[in-house]
Amino acid sequence: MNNATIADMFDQLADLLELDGANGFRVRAYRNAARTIDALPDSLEEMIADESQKLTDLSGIGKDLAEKIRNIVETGELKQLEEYKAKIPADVMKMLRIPGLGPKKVAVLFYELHLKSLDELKHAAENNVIAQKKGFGKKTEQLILEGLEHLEQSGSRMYLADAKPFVEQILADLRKLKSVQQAEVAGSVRRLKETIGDLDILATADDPAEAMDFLDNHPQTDKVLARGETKQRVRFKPLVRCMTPDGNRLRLEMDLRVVPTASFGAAMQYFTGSKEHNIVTRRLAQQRDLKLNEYGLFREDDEESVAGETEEAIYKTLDLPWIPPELREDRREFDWAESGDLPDLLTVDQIRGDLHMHTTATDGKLTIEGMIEAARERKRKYIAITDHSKRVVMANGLDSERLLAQWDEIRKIRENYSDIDVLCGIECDILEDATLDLPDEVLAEADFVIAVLHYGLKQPRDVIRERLLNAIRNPHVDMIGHLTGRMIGVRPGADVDFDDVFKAAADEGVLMEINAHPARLDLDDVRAAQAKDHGIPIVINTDAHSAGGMDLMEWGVYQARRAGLSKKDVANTGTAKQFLKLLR
Ligand code: DGT
Ligand code: CA
Ligand code: CA
Repeated sequence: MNNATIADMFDQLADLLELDGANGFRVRAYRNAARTIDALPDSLEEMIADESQKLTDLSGIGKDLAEKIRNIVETGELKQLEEYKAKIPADVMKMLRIPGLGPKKVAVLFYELHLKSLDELKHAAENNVIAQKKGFGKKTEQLILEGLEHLEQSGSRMYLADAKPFVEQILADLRKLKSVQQAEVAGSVRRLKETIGDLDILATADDPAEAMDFLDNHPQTDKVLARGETKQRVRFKPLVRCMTPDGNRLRLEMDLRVVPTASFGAAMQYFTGSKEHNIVTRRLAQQRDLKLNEYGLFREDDEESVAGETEEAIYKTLDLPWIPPELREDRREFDWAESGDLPDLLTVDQIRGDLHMHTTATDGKLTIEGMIEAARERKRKYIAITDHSKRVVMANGLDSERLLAQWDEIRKIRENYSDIDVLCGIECDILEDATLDLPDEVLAEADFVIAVLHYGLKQPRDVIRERLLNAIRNPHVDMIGHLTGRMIGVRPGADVDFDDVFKAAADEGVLMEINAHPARLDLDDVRAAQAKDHGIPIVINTDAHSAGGMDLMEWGVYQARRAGLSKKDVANTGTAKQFLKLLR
């Protein structure tokens, strides 16, 4: 019983209580307990076994909760949770994830309209059953239908940033086994796709059973779903700190395949995908009277193997250079490969600047100095401090006066640092009426102005276009941050007319951001490639709110790699001087 599983139970109980109309104090108590447990470095199970430790010493854990935790560890269950689950269907809980539906509304849908499944909810919304209810209307019905569509699309995928470190630990452990020679990840993780459906790993081993036993007995394994001679599928427990894009803890599943050494490259090629890429490689093989599958590349007439041990050999036999996994989506990789124009993809260590971050002035955790120190530790040569503007009331956004005072402070502080340049910046909201949240004469004083959409993301395409074009045409705006405003799995982005916006940005010399936050990654791979086609330099920023936030850079770099970007396409790979030259 790991901590994450226990925390998950309390979170679920809090959700159910809330829906059931329980008092807010009780709901919060369970939520706080879940958060405490999630952040604990020590295993609760071990703490209970150790007589010298008291659970009630933990913050937010009183006698009652301690007793419940002990019960969970002993029985594997939280009794109240099971009782509620018997009463309230899982689909009803999913309704809470639809924007605009809080516990009170979902309670009405369930207890009064007796909607027990997402299908029933959809049917009711389509047939104007819900709009009749007090407190609901046509608009809510519309929101429900849109929300349902989004729920379906997001399914239960998880962020790459959660899946990748997890699978790398599994691989490292597998490689330590005596009989295992190689263990690698394939599938969407290897392609560094922003979200992951399941994990696919491949190994070569003298004794496949040893690798499978290892996964059978792995502390994170929840259930072995299938096991054969060389193939195994397991489901893991909810991962610590891992949230699915749609806000629920996901039980990640993984396929392990143990393959012969002579087939390892072919299996890697096949199971890395994408399916679309593989359709083309198979066709290229057929055109050469060859057959390509997960076992190798074979001559069609006598079934003789011509390649299989390495991916390089397979691509070479197809008269292609090895294609980086990030590009294998059947977009432009085959054209590039055939003409010898495969890009030399950007790497994390080529990044020198980070031009989007927050401090305690708004919703950041560190002061200006704190952020500078954190950036220096990460070898950044230049940064921009870009707190929120006043429209973002929730984050204590800056008005002109506070902003000008902050810039004065930055100008003083930066005198103390000779190894890093610190720009006076701002993340300025583009308001719903298309004006900017701060006056021009203030923006004119900045070293670096990011303009962003935070509110009114659902406005019609024409309005969104006007807002973005207006910002781009403002002579003080240097970059558009997280262009669409999407949060993967949480909400879709604005309906952006990419072509018009990129044209304008190229004309005006405005940069475009890839926001490296794992839930944003906006621009995405396709749009980043499109922006590059327009000749727009891309900037990859962490949008850090803490020191750790600066480590998110790699996820943005991966998105850039999927877009086929090289060092030269990314503005913050240059020196500070080169970067400043790109600004207006
Ligand atoms: P995911 O798991 O949804 O994030 O995406 P992938 O790409 O990891 O997909 P997955 O796990 O279904 O399969 C892994 C790879 O195996 C996939 O990228 C290509 C290959 N593959 C699986 N099924 C097929 C198939 O029916 N045809 C072909 N050509 N390749 C397949
Ligand atoms: Ca997969
Ligand atoms: Ca799979």
